[in-house]
Amino acid sequence: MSRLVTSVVDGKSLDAGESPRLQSLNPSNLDDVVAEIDPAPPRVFTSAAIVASNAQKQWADVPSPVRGRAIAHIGRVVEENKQTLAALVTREIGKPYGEALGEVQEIVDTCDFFLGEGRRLYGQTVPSEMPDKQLFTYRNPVGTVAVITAGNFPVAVPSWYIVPALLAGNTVVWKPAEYSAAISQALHELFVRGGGLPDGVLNIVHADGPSTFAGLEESLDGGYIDKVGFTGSPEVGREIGGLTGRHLQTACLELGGKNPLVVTPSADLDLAVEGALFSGFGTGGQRCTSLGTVIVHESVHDEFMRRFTAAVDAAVVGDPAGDVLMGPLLDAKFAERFEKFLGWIQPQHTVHGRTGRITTANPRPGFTGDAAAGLYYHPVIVDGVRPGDEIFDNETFGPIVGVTTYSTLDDAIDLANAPGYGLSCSIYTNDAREVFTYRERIGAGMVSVNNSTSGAEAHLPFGGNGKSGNGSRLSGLWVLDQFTRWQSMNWDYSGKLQKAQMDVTEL
Ligand code: UN1
Repeated sequence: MSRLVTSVVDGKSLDAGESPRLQSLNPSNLDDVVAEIDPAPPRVFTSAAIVASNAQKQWADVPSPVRGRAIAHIGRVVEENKQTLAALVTREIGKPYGEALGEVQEIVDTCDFFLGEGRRLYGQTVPSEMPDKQLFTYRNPVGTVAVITAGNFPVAVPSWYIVPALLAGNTVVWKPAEYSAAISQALHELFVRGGGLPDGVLNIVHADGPSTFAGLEESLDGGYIDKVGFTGSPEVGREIGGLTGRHLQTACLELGGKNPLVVTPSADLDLAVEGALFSGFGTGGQRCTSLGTVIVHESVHDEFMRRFTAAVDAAVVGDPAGDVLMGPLLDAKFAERFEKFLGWIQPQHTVHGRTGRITTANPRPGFTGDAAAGLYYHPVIVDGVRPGDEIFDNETFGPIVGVTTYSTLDDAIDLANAPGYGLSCSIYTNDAREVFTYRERIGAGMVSVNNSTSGAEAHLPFGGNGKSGNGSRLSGLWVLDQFTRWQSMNWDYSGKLQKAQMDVTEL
């Protein structure tokens, strides 16, 4: 059964009546229409921004411990609905059910972290250089935040923005991905109901990319948006960064990754294979933290490949409702993009696995889906990739892992940094010196040691450098620097004009 999904602004569901309706399809069975979306024109985004902007002062006046309680309730309501939400994630984006449960857990963890922050949200007292004068700092909300999110983590990632933004006294206009519209709508309802949020505090706008961009521009022109949080591709991130910069506002950009995994001679190879399998092919390789390239020491390359290819051959692809390593790709748009990468495999590469879509004629042993009906692909390992190859240089966002070799750790680090992304990375080693050299010289914001590139915990700084983002960090306390602005106050009770830098007390 499909559900009609409309934007909700100021607590009212708006059917702008635009046609044609967009559709969100179940990628395991493209005949299953999960959502019919009423696509909002730019004016709906702008009116949502105006509504949010008008609601902000009142929301900021709610004491932050009370806002923290709202976050606590949201976490509880989401947890009560964990199975239903996870089942919808599995149906609408094809994420294996076990991973979908983990994803819902991530928003619960985020709420757990922030519910207490309402009672902290500390400022500071700062010593003055003059007597009878006090200095203070305060965290003020930024105002109205536009949150634009991808659909590969349709529950966890929006919560990384929305939960701390609301906690800090901001109001939000949320534009989720079209291909996860039903999940986003369900989540929005849980947020509003669970948190008892007043109308206008969290608005959801379903729109396509161009309408969102036009609405965002209009809202920035009007001064209704003070901050943008965006998770998505580097191309769109650049556009959003440019647009916000021209309006003297800032964006928190979480973009792609081409995440390397280095396997050194001292590595536990079975552990490294397990990590490569999970982060390379789990979620169909469609996490921003997914493994891009294994950089393996030449002395262990052959043995690593023997074990890695065996593990991939034994992996089950299929119906995401079952116990599988990966289900279908998220959406037709991503399948099309992924096929381009398959076309970029070169004669000098050695390919393990069947390249291309799984059809009824060629299912793998253990395949459990309906190949004819869904966007199922074979997992592929491409050995022998080098800088300059499309597959080495770019995020593929699909089930393809490149492999290359190195001889010294310096080479490995240069190869790891070469694509110019810098989100996540990992190293498998038992040599402490290698760990610290790698950590110091790698461009990534997140480093795993003897662990895969995926699966960051919800209270550590999350974010990247280079093509992976503009250095902003989500999660934990660090994200508060995105959604608050420091204000300083000085209070002179000396009864005279004391001049900073000029009237400093001498010893
Ligand atoms: C993403 O793909 O945008 O670290 C986020 C991880 C997950 C989040 C991925 N916790 O893999």
